[in-house]
Amino acid sequence: MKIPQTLPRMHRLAAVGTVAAAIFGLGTLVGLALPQSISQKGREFHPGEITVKRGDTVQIVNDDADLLHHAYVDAPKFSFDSGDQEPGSKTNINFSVAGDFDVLCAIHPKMRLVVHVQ
Ligand SMILES: [Cu+2]
Repeated sequence: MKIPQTLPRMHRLAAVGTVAAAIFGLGTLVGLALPQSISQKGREFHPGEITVKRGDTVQIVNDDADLLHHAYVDAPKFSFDSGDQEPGSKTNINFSVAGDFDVLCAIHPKMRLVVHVQ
């Protein structure tokens, strides 16, 4: 959006504010569509529990610099297997079924993420 340089200074500031508000509003809308992000760090999921809506995607990021992870879900009505997650890699899980699910790590048995899908 081009802001005319001929506008008085106060009007230009108002125009900048309007543009900033528009971008912020757009960012909020886009934010609703972005996957919720979970970090794997120090052999733990952060946060360790989240609630999402059915059909939502959860993105798991391996933030451990030198550890391999391997996220999986093994429930009667929903299963998922990421395979090896290299450091820095991102894994998306789309929860298409409502219920409570444990996301576990095949490499670190104590790692557990609880996902409530509404
Ligand atoms: Cu792990």
